[in-house]
Amino acid sequence: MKHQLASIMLLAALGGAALAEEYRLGDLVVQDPWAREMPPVSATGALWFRVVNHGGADRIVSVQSPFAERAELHTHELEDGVAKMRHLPSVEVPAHGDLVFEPGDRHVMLIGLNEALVAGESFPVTIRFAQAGEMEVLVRVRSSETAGYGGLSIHSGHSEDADELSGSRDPPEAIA
Ligand SMILES: [Cu+2]
Repeated sequence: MKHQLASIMLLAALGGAALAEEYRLGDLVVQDPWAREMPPVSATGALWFRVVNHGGADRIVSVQSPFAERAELHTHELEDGVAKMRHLPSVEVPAHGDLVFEPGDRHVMLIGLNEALVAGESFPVTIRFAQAGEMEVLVRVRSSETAGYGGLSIHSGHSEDADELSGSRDPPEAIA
Protein backbone atom coordinates (compact mmCIF):
# COMPACT_ATOMS: atom_id res chain seq x y z
CA MET A 1 0.00 0.00 0.00
CA LYS A 2 2.78 2.37 0.97
CA HIS A 3 4.77 1.44 -2.10
CA GLN A 4 1.76 1.85 -4.36
CA LEU A 5 1.07 5.30 -2.93
CA ALA A 6 4.64 6.42 -3.49
CA SER A 7 4.53 5.55 -7.18
CA ILE A 8 1.17 7.21 -7.61
CA MET A 9 2.41 10.40 -6.02
CA LEU A 10 5.46 10.39 -8.27
CA LEU A 11 3.24 9.99 -11.34
CA ALA A 12 1.07 12.84 -10.18
CA ALA A 13 4.12 15.03 -9.68
CA LEU A 14 5.53 14.18 -13.10
CA GLY A 15 2.18 14.74 -14.73
CA GLY A 16 2.15 18.32 -13.56
CA ALA A 17 -0.67 20.56 -14.60
CA ALA A 18 -0.97 19.09 -18.08
CA LEU A 19 -2.48 15.78 -16.96
CA ALA A 20 -5.46 15.33 -14.70
CA GLU A 21 -4.37 13.17 -11.80
CA GLU A 22 -5.71 9.63 -11.59
CA TYR A 23 -5.54 7.24 -8.68
CA ARG A 24 -6.32 3.56 -9.01
CA LEU A 25 -7.43 1.10 -6.33
CA GLY A 26 -8.53 -2.24 -7.75
CA ASP A 27 -11.43 -1.51 -10.09
CA LEU A 28 -11.81 2.07 -8.89
CA VAL A 29 -10.24 5.10 -10.51
CA VAL A 30 -10.44 8.48 -8.79
CA GLN A 31 -9.91 11.29 -11.26
CA ASP A 32 -8.94 14.90 -10.87
CA PRO A 33 -9.47 15.59 -7.18
CA TRP A 34 -9.49 19.37 -6.61
CA ALA A 35 -10.50 22.05 -4.15
CA ARG A 36 -11.03 25.77 -4.40
CA GLU A 37 -8.47 28.03 -2.80
CA MET A 38 -9.41 29.30 0.65
CA PRO A 39 -7.79 32.12 2.63
CA PRO A 40 -6.24 31.31 6.02
CA VAL A 41 -9.25 32.80 7.79
CA SER A 42 -11.67 30.30 6.30
CA ALA A 43 -12.80 27.53 8.64
CA THR A 44 -14.22 25.41 5.85
CA GLY A 45 -13.43 24.27 2.35
CA ALA A 46 -14.70 21.77 -0.15
CA LEU A 47 -13.26 19.34 -2.65
CA TRP A 48 -14.54 17.40 -5.61
CA PHE A 49 -13.51 14.44 -7.76
CA ARG A 50 -14.88 11.77 -10.05
CA VAL A 51 -14.83 8.03 -9.42
CA VAL A 52 -14.89 5.64 -12.36
CA ASN A 53 -15.80 2.13 -11.27
CA HIS A 54 -14.84 -0.80 -13.50
CA GLY A 55 -16.09 -3.38 -10.99
CA GLY A 56 -18.92 -4.16 -8.61
CA ALA A 57 -20.79 -1.65 -6.48
CA ASP A 58 -18.84 0.01 -3.69
CA ARG A 59 -19.46 2.85 -1.28
CA ILE A 60 -17.46 5.78 0.01
CA VAL A 61 -17.83 5.60 3.77
CA SER A 62 -15.45 8.33 4.92
CA VAL A 63 -12.90 10.92 3.87
CA GLN A 64 -10.06 12.30 5.96
CA SER A 65 -7.34 14.89 5.55
CA PRO A 66 -4.59 16.17 7.82
CA PHE A 67 -5.58 19.65 6.57
CA ALA A 68 -8.94 19.58 8.39
CA GLU A 69 -10.30 18.42 11.72
CA ARG A 70 -12.87 16.41 9.84
CA ALA A 71 -14.27 15.86 6.39
CA GLU A 72 -17.90 15.07 5.63
CA LEU A 73 -19.75 13.83 2.57
CA HIS A 74 -22.29 16.49 1.65
CA THR A 75 -24.89 17.14 -0.98
CA HIS A 76 -27.11 20.10 -1.83
CA GLU A 77 -30.85 19.90 -1.56
CA LEU A 78 -33.54 22.42 -2.30
CA GLU A 79 -35.64 23.19 0.75
CA ASP A 80 -38.42 25.73 0.23
CA GLY A 81 -36.53 27.02 -2.78
CA VAL A 82 -33.27 27.46 -0.86
CA ALA A 83 -30.26 25.23 -1.51
CA LYS A 84 -29.07 23.62 1.69
CA MET A 85 -26.25 21.27 2.48
CA ARG A 86 -27.07 17.84 3.76
CA HIS A 87 -24.65 15.45 5.42
CA LEU A 88 -24.54 12.00 3.78
CA PRO A 89 -23.40 9.04 5.89
CA SER A 90 -21.99 7.37 2.77
CA VAL A 91 -22.18 7.64 -1.02
CA GLU A 92 -22.68 4.69 -3.34
CA VAL A 93 -20.29 4.08 -6.21
CA PRO A 94 -22.45 2.29 -8.79
CA ALA A 95 -21.17 -0.93 -10.38
CA HIS A 96 -19.50 -0.21 -13.72
CA GLY A 97 -20.51 3.41 -13.44
CA ASP A 98 -19.37 6.88 -12.47
CA LEU A 99 -19.79 8.88 -9.31
CA VAL A 100 -19.31 12.62 -9.72
CA PHE A 101 -18.64 15.21 -7.04
CA GLU A 102 -19.00 18.74 -8.43
CA PRO A 103 -19.83 22.25 -7.24
CA GLY A 104 -23.52 22.73 -6.49
CA ASP A 105 -23.95 18.99 -5.96
CA ARG A 106 -22.06 16.35 -3.97
CA HIS A 107 -18.86 17.49 -2.33
CA VAL A 108 -16.52 16.65 0.47
CA MET A 109 -16.73 19.36 3.12
CA LEU A 110 -13.56 20.15 4.98
CA ILE A 111 -14.46 21.36 8.46
CA GLY A 112 -11.97 23.00 10.78
CA LEU A 113 -9.32 23.81 8.18
CA ASN A 114 -5.95 24.07 9.82
CA GLU A 115 -4.12 25.15 6.66
CA ALA A 116 -4.91 27.71 3.99
CA LEU A 117 -5.81 26.15 0.64
CA VAL A 118 -3.38 27.85 -1.71
CA ALA A 119 -3.99 27.77 -5.45
CA GLY A 120 -1.41 25.67 -7.27
CA GLU A 121 -0.63 23.54 -4.23
CA SER A 122 -1.90 20.08 -3.34
CA PHE A 123 -2.88 18.37 -0.13
CA PRO A 124 -3.44 14.72 0.80
CA VAL A 125 -6.86 13.22 1.33
CA THR A 126 -7.73 9.63 2.17
CA ILE A 127 -10.92 8.22 0.67
CA ARG A 128 -12.20 5.08 2.35
CA PHE A 129 -14.30 2.66 0.29
CA ALA A 130 -16.35 -0.03 2.00
CA GLN A 131 -15.07 -2.76 -0.32
CA ALA A 132 -11.85 -1.52 -1.88
CA GLY A 133 -10.34 -0.01 1.26
CA GLU A 134 -8.41 3.23 1.53
CA MET A 135 -7.03 5.35 -1.28
CA GLU A 136 -4.85 8.38 -0.70
CA VAL A 137 -5.07 11.11 -3.33
CA LEU A 138 -3.50 14.52 -3.73
CA VAL A 139 -6.12 17.22 -4.13
CA ARG A 140 -5.07 20.11 -6.32
CA VAL A 141 -6.13 23.57 -5.16
CA ARG A 142 -7.43 25.84 -7.90
CA SER A 143 -8.17 29.53 -7.82
CA SER A 144 -11.77 30.65 -8.25
CA GLU A 145 -10.88 31.98 -11.70
CA THR A 146 -9.18 28.88 -13.09
CA ALA A 147 -11.75 26.58 -11.51
CA GLY A 148 -14.25 28.00 -13.96
CA TYR A 149 -17.02 28.62 -11.48
CA GLY A 150 -16.60 32.35 -11.15
CA GLY A 151 -17.74 33.68 -7.82
CA LEU A 152 -20.09 30.78 -7.24
CA SER A 153 -19.86 29.85 -3.60
CA ILE A 154 -20.09 26.29 -2.42
CA HIS A 155 -20.57 27.44 1.13
CA SER A 156 -23.70 29.46 0.74
CA GLY A 157 -26.86 27.75 1.79
CA HIS A 158 -25.12 25.80 4.48
CA SER A 159 -27.78 24.42 6.76
CA GLU A 160 -27.75 24.27 10.52
CA ASP A 161 -23.98 24.34 10.93
CA ALA A 162 -23.41 27.44 8.79
CA ASP A 163 -23.39 29.96 11.59
CA GLU A 164 -21.40 27.74 13.85
CA LEU A 165 -18.71 27.37 11.19
CA SER A 166 -18.93 30.96 9.98
CA GLY A 167 -18.01 29.68 6.55
CA SER A 168 -20.94 31.31 4.81
CA ARG A 169 -20.54 34.89 3.82
CA ASP A 170 -21.93 34.71 0.30
CA PRO A 171 -25.54 35.30 -0.68
CA PRO A 172 -27.65 32.13 -0.90
CA GLU A 173 -28.57 32.85 -4.52
CA ALA A 174 -24.96 32.18 -5.49
CA ILE A 175 -25.73 28.45 -5.51
CA ALA A 176 -26.09 26.98 -8.97
CU1 LIG B 1 -20.99 21.16 2.52
